[in-house]
Amino acid sequence: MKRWVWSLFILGLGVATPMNAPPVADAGPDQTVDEQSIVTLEGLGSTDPDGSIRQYAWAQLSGPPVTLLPTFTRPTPQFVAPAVTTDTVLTFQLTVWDNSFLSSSDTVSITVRDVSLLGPTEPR
Ligand SMILES: [Ca+2]
Ligand SMILES: [Ca+2]
Repeated sequence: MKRWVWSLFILGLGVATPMNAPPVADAGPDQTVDEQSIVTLEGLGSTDPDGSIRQYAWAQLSGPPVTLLPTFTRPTPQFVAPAVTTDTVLTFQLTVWDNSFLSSSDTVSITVRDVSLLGPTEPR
């Protein structure tokens, strides 16, 4: 969906439910982790001032692609930090929807440290 169409959609919902305040997404603190370790994204700090969070969706914005487990729609998904040959930043965006379908987003940076593991999957 084009961004302006989405904006109109959100605006329409806002007019239809004028009393609803938007949720506040919180993608958790930035983290520094070792390569090939298990990382947990922390989305449970997200709040809605006058309702509840109905849906979470994580998306990766940059860095080597990882798979979020068990799914990207969990508030606290996990992934295995990729093997890297230099310190590498992965960024993720969390979007949350409240019980009246307003949304907001937040991003978090995960720095994966090169600890010089010479694993079989690491390119040399
Ligand atoms: Ca709300
Ligand atoms: Ca390494």
